[in-house]
Amino acid sequence: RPRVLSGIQPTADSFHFGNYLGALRQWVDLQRDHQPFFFIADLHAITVEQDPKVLRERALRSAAQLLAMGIDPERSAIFIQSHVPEHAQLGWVLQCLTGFGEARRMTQFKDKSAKGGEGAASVGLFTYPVLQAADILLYRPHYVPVGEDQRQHLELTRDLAQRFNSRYKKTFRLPEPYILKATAKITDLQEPTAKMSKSASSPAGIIEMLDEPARSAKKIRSAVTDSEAEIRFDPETKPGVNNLLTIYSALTARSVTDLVEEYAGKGYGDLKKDLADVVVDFVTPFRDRTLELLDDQAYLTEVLRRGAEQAREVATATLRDVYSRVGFVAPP
Ligand code: AQP
Repeated sequence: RPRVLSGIQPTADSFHFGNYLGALRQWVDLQRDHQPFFFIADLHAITVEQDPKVLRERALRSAAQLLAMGIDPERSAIFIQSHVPEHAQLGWVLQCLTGFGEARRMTQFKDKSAKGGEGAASVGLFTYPVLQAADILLYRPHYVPVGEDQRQHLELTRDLAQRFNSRYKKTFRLPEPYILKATAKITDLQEPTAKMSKSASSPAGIIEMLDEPARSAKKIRSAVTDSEAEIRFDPETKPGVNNLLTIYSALTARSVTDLVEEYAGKGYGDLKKDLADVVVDFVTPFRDRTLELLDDQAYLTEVLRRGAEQAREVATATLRDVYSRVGFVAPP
């Protein structure tokens, strides 16, 4: 079975619809006929300042959410990144293979460091894509299911894999991004040309999976659309409506064409009201299940322990190859 690998940062109390529709839903689907490794990226989280107590809590909340949405620990290794020290170890080797200019070209660093100025950003935030390359390459996956914002990082990962392979010896598989075009960029409800984002969206622009369902419904009903009245799918001129149709289609498995037909002659209010109901029906059981799982910390801990054990089996073997190929003396 082809291997897949992906991760998510525990940097919020809840995942949002962008995370879920852009990436996590694909994780669940890919479990069926792939061999998956999914992790909670706490090493990445500390590239910006975190409160230790909150970070720890959020890592467990992330694990509970992954299980609640259907990640099955019998099929997938689910683990916390810091439980597998090989990520940081391979990260260092890859940093030594990355050009400074190459790292500088990563647009996410430019965006994220823009606010406080480059001087305020940590070196970890700068080298984050290289650690991400290590996260991926350790497991030699075929596919990496992510949202569109990660495409450039995947390119860097492939470049580094190729560079290592040609400088030393073929060690890494070149992974393919697995990006579903329709949901690759879920946008902010209030600013429908920007991506829905934990750090950049206003509370009204983001739908959090664990939020009170009634609050999410209200946000859908207040979503920004446009001054026309016609419901059609046109990403260029109608990004708000487009985003609502995308979310609607993804949650109901109905095609956008189908929805556009159904809403012909109806108003934005109808579309929003129905979508709000769909969202409530979707998040309510998810939320209940997550809260239930969070009450069973012993179970969560055991799932994460087993996941890390499975991950380490693969990661230690890859790192052993890497260390030997770069010329490190084998430990006695
Ligand atoms: N708006 C989005 N549309 C589609 N996919 C998205 N992803 C994130 N936002 C969208 C995908 O979610 C996965 C997990 O991402 P992450 O943990 O790296 O979180 P992130 O990218 O940091 O999420 P945010 O909300 O965008 O956080 P900030 O604002 O801090 O950058 C990834 O596969 C990502 O592509």
